[in-house]
Amino acid sequence: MATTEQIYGTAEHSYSTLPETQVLNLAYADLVNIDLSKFDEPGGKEELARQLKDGVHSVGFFYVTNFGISQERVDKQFAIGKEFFDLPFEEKEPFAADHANGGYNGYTGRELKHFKEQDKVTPTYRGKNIEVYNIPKFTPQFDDFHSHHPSPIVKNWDEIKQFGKDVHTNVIEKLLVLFAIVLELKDENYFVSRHQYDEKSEDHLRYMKYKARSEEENAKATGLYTQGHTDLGSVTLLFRQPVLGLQVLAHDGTWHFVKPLAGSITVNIADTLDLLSGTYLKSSVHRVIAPQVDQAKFDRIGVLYFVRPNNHVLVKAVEDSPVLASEGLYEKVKDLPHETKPITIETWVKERQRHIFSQQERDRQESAGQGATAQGAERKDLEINVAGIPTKVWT
Ligand SMILES: O=C(O)CCC(=O)C(=O)O
Ligand SMILES: [Fe+2]
Repeated sequence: MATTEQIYGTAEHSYSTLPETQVLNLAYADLVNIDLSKFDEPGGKEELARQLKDGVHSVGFFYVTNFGISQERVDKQFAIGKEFFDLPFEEKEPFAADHANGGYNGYTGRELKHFKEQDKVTPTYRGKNIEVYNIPKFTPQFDDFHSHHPSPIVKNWDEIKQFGKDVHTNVIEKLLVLFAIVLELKDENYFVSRHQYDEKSEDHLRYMKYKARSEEENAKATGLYTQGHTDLGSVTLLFRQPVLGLQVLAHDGTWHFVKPLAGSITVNIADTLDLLSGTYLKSSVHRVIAPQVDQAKFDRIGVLYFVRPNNHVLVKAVEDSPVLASEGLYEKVKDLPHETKPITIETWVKERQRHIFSQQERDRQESAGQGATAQGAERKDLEINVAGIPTKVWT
């Protein structure tokens, strides 16, 4: 049997054509597919917004196709990610994210010294097979950060930069217009003007690798690659290999797989858009579990784009949405502390990021204490206060 090494990136199996799982009877989420080639047709965006409305209100996940970036360019991004992760640890270590100060741009991997030190105190298997490289926007505010990157990034700089910018222009801006139409806002650029590319925001492009684990290692990690969580930005774009693992939490409390759909981007609504839409646009809980038996040997590489509003934007529900009014959402959110005394996105992101790190530490302790039989599915959500904003976290 071919090894993972041989399978990746060959003519036969490019990053997007790994064989899909043949395991039957898995529960899949039923998600709408937004064909962005229709966006500029007469009445096109209104039609797309109609298609999108239920999905963004109930599930918070959907697909986007025909988004104006070729599969070849997407595959190239997977190849860049793989080339970086294949570097020896010593060549990745100098680019470590500044975790101690809440930083997340740069490299994250469990071989880093501070994680290894933590591991001596609270050993855990969860998250240990994950490596990440985050790249902020290609704007002058991040010039300092961009002065140092590992060789696969430097070598492909123009391509990566163009990819990031095209994702913003071809996909994100269009989706932001659709969300405004869904909420029946007078200004269909309401969200676009709060996500200006040239203004400072904490968007990032992420290469992510989940290394294949043995059955025994998976059992120690309670079958989880990433525990249930919501993302903290506006939306997250996932370019995915067909290695099944992503699940979304349904209303009945069960987990449904999000199928990797060929030629698509999987999009999920995140916390900030949930807040800006007075909770109409739903940030849903999702997680990643270990692949099925016939895909267990594949490493899983992802290319992700995390979208966040500009730092100066206030975390406050959009005014004058007939949809929010008819759903009674203004009534529901009006007395919340952030509605009466709004904070900026910058403050919210910092605070939320701080909570994520401290929650990860709690999770480490919990998973260390629970041992091999604990079930990820038994975890439950909890409302915490982040900078005055009631926030659901999944513990
Ligand atoms: O890898 C995936 O499919 C999802 C990853 C994810 O949810 C995240 O990084 O926030
Ligand atoms: Fe996520």
